[in-house]
Amino acid sequence: MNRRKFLQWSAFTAPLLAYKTTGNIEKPIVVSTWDSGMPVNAEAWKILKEGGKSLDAVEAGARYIEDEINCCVGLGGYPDRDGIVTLDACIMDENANCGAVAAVERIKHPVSLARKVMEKTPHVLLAGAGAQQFALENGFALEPAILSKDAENAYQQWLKKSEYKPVINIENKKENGPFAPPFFEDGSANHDTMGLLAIDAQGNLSGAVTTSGMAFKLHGRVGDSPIIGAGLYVDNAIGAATSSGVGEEVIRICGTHLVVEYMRNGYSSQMACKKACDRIIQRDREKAKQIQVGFLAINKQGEYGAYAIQKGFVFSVKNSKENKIVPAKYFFG
Ligand code: SD4
Repeated sequence: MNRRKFLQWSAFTAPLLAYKTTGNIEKPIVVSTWDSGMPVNAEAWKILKEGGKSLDAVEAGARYIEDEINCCVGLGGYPDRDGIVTLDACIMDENANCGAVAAVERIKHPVSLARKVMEKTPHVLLAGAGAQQFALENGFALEPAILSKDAENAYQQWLKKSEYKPVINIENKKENGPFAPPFFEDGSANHDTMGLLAIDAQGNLSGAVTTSGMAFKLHGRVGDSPIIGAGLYVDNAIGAATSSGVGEEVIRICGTHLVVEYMRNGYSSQMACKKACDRIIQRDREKAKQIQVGFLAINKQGEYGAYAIQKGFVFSVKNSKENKIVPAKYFFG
């Protein structure tokens, strides 16, 4: 085979080979954190299946769960230790455009506010009162400052001890004993973060995250979720990643940026997530045994994967062939 023929051959087969190694992943595709990602994916899918943009899809998915008043994301989420719900969100597109809001109160759709920050300002992140002011100036309504029934109950339980020991995202709480917050007697989980990643029919990647953050946090505390490179990172040439769990540990290692960099170096999505979890564990193994962090990633070819420190992290996948919940692998079970 001469050089010209080889180049013609490889131009033709290389994409096929790349496609094959990813196990024939169908695009468009959307993946999101937790089992609550199923209806979120369904919402995003309405846009993706019509050939819509991944940015619009992830925003729509995040908005769906922000609307769920009985869910731990959005204004229905758990409050901070002062009884106030403060929300964090971010969004990022295929051109590294990104926007975020942190510690914003009484705004129903922080993900859309994050998108406004991205599209209407020269900034990336607005916080607190300034974020709320920007929301009102841009037509967002000021919602009443009330707690959902679930959040009110959980807060009243928490107030009995007012113990400043936030616990999140460790599943199977009854089994896990020491990790179990007392207010989850039915073993249900505190999924207060939704992270979504999508690839549209044009092959472009976007992601979004929305959360009420860690329950009973200090007022003003901001986690990883609205921090680009921590709770979300998108590099259209390589892939995207999102995280859930103890945000402080994710911020310390610039978690999702790290996952994307591992993918750039050739690791699969799952292995990249595993290596990022391991980075947290290597820093302080004993501490890591007490906390949960999970990463979810998708590469440019649509190959997705996740990994968590503890057992129990799951994610949801939707494309034209699959609609399922997948349990992530983990270090400590
Ligand atoms: C935070 N990472 O605020 C979020 C919490 C979370 O499911 O993921 N909860 O630290």
